[in-house]
Amino acid sequence: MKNSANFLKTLVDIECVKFGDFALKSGKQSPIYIDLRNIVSHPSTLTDLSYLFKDKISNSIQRICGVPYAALPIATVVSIQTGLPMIIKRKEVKKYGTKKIVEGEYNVGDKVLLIEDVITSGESLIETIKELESEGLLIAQIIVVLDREQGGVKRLIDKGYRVESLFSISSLVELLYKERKIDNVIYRNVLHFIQQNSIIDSPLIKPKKYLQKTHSNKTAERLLGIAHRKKSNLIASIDLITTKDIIGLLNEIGNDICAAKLHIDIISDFTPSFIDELLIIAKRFDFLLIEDRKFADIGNTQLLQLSKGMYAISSWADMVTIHLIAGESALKALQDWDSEKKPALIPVIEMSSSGALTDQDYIEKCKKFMYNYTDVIGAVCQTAELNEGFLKFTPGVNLESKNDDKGQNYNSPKYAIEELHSDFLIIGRGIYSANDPKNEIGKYLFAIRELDFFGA
Ligand code: S5P
Repeated sequence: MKNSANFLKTLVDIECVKFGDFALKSGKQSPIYIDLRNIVSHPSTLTDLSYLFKDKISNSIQRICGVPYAALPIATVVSIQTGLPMIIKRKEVKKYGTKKIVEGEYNVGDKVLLIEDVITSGESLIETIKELESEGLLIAQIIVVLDREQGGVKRLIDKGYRVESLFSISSLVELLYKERKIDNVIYRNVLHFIQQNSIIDSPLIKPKKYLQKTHSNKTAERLLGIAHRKKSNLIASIDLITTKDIIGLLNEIGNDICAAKLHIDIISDFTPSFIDELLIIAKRFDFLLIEDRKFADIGNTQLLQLSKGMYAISSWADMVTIHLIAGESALKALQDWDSEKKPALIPVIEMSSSGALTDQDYIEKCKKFMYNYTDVIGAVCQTAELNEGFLKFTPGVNLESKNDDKGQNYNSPKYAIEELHSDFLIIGRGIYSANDPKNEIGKYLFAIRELDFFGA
C-alpha cells in the first residue's frame, strides 16, 4: 500500500494530471489538466486509491455507487476492498426489459456511499443523487477523489450532504511542489488559477451591475442587501392555505430566498399569532415579507385595507403590491399616510396572465406618475422596462416553462433575467408544488448563479 504522496506522484507519471497550458471547454486557459479516467489502465494505482478510501468510509454504509462513468472502476475496487456491495446507476434508462435506472440489489432506505472522481460544480453528482434518492436510497456519504475547488463541495454541503474529498487541487500541487515534482512557477500558476476561478471565495465575486443599484427607499435597500448577501434574487410566492404548510416551507427554503410573498387572505386557519411566527422566521432566515394584496381602490379604502382588519397588513409586511387602476390620487393617499410602519409599494403595471388588460398604453400611464412617489420601489411587470434604480419584480417564472391551464404564462429564470431584465424572480408553484422544494429551489439558484447574475 502506498501513501498519499506516492499516489499523487503516480497520477502525474500516468498522465492523469498534467501541467502546461490547456484550453478548457469554457474557452479559458488552464495550467493544470486532470482526467482520472486513465487510471483504469493502471490496476496497481487503482488499488492504491481504494486503500485511501478505506479509512474514510462510515460504518453505516450499506451500498457503494460510483457516478458514471469515470468513478465506476473506482467504486468497483473500493467495493472489492471493503466487501461492501455495489450498485450501478445507469446513465440512461434501458429502453427495453426492466427499464431500471439502478442495477444491482438494494432495499429502500439503504445507506449509500457515493463516489466521484473529480468534482467541479457538483452538477453530475446532484443528478446522480436525485436519481438514487428517487429509488428510495439514502445518500449517507459522498467521497470525491479530487476537488477542483470551484464550489461543488460547498454546494452539496449546503444541501445537507456529508461530502469529503481525498485531495483538493491546492493540496495536490502543494504536495507535488514539496516532493519537487513541479517547480514553484507551476505551483503558483495553479494556485492563482484556482483563486481566479473559485466561486467559494466571495471577495472575488464581482457584483452584477444592476444589483449594485442603490435606492433611497430603506426597504429597497434592505432587499438589495439581502439578495447580495445570499446570492439569491428569488422571491418565493407561498400560495399555501394552511399556516403549518407555510411555516414548514419557509423553514425549508428560508436560507435561499430574499423575500417571501404571501396572499394572507387565502389562509384557512389564520390567527394573529401566525404573524408573530412569520416575523420570527423572516428574522431568523433574513428575508423580507411581501403581501400580494394588490390594492386597487380609492385612497381611503386602500388605507383601511392596508392597516385595519384582522390582517393588519401594514403592521408586518415590508412591501405590498398595488394596482394603479384608481389613478394617481389613490397612490398619493398611500404615500401621504403618516405612519411609523409603512410598507414599500410595488405597483403591478403589467400582468403575466393571458389576455391581461395591462397593455402598453396602461403601462405608460402608470409610469407617468408612479416614479414621483418615494414609497414606490419598482414594479411587477414582464416586458416593461423601468427607470434606472427601480426594481423589476417578475412573476410567471418556472423552470419547466409550461403554462398552467388557468391563464398563467411562464418564462424560465434565464429568460426573465436575460431577456426581461428582471431584478427579482417571483416563483410560486415551481417551488411550493415540487416534491422536494429545497432541492427544487437549488435548481433555480443554480440557474441564476450560472447566468453571472451575481458575478462569475
Ligand atoms: O402578473 C402577475 C402578478 C402577480 S403578483 N402574475 C402573477 O402570477 N402574480 C402572482 O405571482 C400570483 O398571484 C401568484 O401568487 C404568483 C405566481 O405564482 P405561480 O404559482 O404561477 O408561480
